[in-house]
Amino acid sequence: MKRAVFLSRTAGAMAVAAITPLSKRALASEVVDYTLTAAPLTFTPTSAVAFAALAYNGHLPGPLLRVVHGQRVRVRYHNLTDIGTTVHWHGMILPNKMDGVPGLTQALVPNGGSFLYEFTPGPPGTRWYHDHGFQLGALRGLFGMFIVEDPHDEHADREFALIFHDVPDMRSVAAAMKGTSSAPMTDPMGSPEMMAMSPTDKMGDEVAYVAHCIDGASYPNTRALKVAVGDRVRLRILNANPTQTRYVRLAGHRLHVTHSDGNPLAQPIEVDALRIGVAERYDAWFEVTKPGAWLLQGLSSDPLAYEQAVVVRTPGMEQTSPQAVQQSLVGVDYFTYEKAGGVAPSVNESGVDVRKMLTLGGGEWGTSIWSIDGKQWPNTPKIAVHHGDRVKISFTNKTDMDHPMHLHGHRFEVVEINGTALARPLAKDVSLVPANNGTLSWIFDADSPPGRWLLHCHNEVHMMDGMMTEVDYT
Ligand SMILES: [Cu+2]
Repeated sequence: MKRAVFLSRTAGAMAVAAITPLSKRALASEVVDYTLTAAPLTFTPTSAVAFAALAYNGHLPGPLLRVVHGQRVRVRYHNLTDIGTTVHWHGMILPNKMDGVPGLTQALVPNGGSFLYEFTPGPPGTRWYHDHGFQLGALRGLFGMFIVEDPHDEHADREFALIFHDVPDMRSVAAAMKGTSSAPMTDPMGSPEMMAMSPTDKMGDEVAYVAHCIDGASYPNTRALKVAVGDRVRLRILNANPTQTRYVRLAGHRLHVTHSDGNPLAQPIEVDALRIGVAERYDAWFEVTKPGAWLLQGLSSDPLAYEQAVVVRTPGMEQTSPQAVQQSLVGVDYFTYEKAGGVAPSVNESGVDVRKMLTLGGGEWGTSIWSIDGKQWPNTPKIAVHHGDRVKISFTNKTDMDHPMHLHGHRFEVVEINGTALARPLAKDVSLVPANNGTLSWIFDADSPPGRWLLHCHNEVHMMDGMMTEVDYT
């Protein structure tokens, strides 16, 4: 099976993933075979940056993997990096031994080693894959998108896979893990994180980024998304940044959001901008109603923010300078869980067997501690469940940062945020728990294959500094 993705490792002629229909042959096969080889790569998205990256198959991001729901996948993984790695299939419900967590579900794949991953990918939707070896492999470039096509999906005239990713300054990563980073917060003006920040906050936990990319390139070298008047266009967008939330906006258009983390929303909504936490995915559609050229942009107060953009244009608009938006959220109607979910009087807790409260803490200046109930992994409290239990997890966030909490091997519903019950819970696999005493609750059914399923903050720094636990089937 051929991958419908066009990538190049040289700066200049880069990548945008136009998703073309699968061939009859690809559709007919019961098993889809891929080979992923992880190896060092010097990644040069701009002339100012030569990053000692790790990449799958010589490309950053890795290849777009695709199956139709129901097909089985077999991935032969070879590790030629200088570190131990594994591959985690983010958002998939799969046998525990295929989940790719060293020490929990498999042994670390050493340099020179191999591993065969084989499972039937599901549920359908926009998923992804990344290193989970706890040696910063994902942060250095080991990630890619994995689409499990839903044959029942609405037809799109064009479809694009867009991975927003950034090149970290590795010295700032090391400092952030000690709580002594001098990197500033770079959220766009008007973001809730920016507005909640106290002027006396000494930070220490931010990572600095030296380049901002979409699908392996920085603007103006990103390859345009070619569309035609009348097209209904589907975007599948992943935020692969290891620490920062991304706000994404398309000039001149509202976005019709249909899926969060690959899962259909009970009711699609229209917004000016997406808010995409670390590891989250959104499927957003727009209609091309007139000729033009518009920028699809990541919004940030970083002076290099302009680099995270791609032109969307109709034929004949190659020489037109694209319409852009301001790098600010003031007055912008952006996606939130509350908007998508609507307000209910209370959370429907019928059938819940297991309740667990988890307090997120840490992040003091000069420390390497991010915690759950005051403890760091592996000493954090575990969540014991029996197969068939209905489980409610309620987070309280005592820190001044949002935490993108992720549960492996399950799809949960966000049922509550900051005391507001959601009328239409959002089906997700990662969700931002708001800062400064914010709360958020999940309900899920423990009906996945039994095993040990990691539950952690997807901010790479917080995860490495201990904000991690597990859901264990007993
Ligand atoms: Cu976190």
